[in-house]
Amino acid sequence: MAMAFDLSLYLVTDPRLTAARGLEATVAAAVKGGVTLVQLRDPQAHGRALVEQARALKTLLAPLGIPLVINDRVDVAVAADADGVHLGQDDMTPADARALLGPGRILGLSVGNPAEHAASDLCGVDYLGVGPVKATGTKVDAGAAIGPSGVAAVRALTRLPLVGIGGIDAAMAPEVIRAGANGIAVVSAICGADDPEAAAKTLRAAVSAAR
Ligand code: TZP
Ligand code: MG
Repeated sequence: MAMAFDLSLYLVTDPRLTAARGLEATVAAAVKGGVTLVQLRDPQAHGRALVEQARALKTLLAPLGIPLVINDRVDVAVAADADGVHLGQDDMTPADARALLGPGRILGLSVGNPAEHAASDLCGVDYLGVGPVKATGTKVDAGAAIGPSGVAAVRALTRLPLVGIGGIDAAMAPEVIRAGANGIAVVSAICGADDPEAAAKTLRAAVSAAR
């Protein structure tokens, strides 16, 4: 059984957007604003740098009880004693990741649409990231946008908790929650904001209001 987690406001980091303020400062502000889970995502980073970043974020987040998951890299998650891993469709399978992670860590999987959900082996998966909901410049290979109706279609297929991801801002958040998502995952709406704490506060309030 994985540790308890709250998907309400799921922050995914992006080195291009956190560079100016710094990764830790951005995440600290976002968490102050109400982020409930953090994913460290840096597809270009080498393993050593990623472990260092993960350790720094873990030091920041663990005392606050906010889980840290690592994008793609099971090895980095274990080395840094992170709380879990988020896998894409081309990463190691969830079953292989679960075997390496053991029962206690959180395992997430990206699902682009209902067909991809149907084709996925969800053995060992704790939650789904569903999207892109809207076209986004943050991930160029994210696939076709599925809209809130696509989130609802995946919602109808599974009892797993899920977040909508891709192009979500405070205006879009209520539709995603009303489509059945347990929360929203954002990159630019927080990492690209002038005031990440205020942005997170606004997003968290939008999620709460839509429930
Ligand atoms: N996976 C699907 S879309 C996406 C990821 C990591 C990027 C979402 O970024 P943004 O800035 O919230 O649109
Ligand atoms: Mg990935």
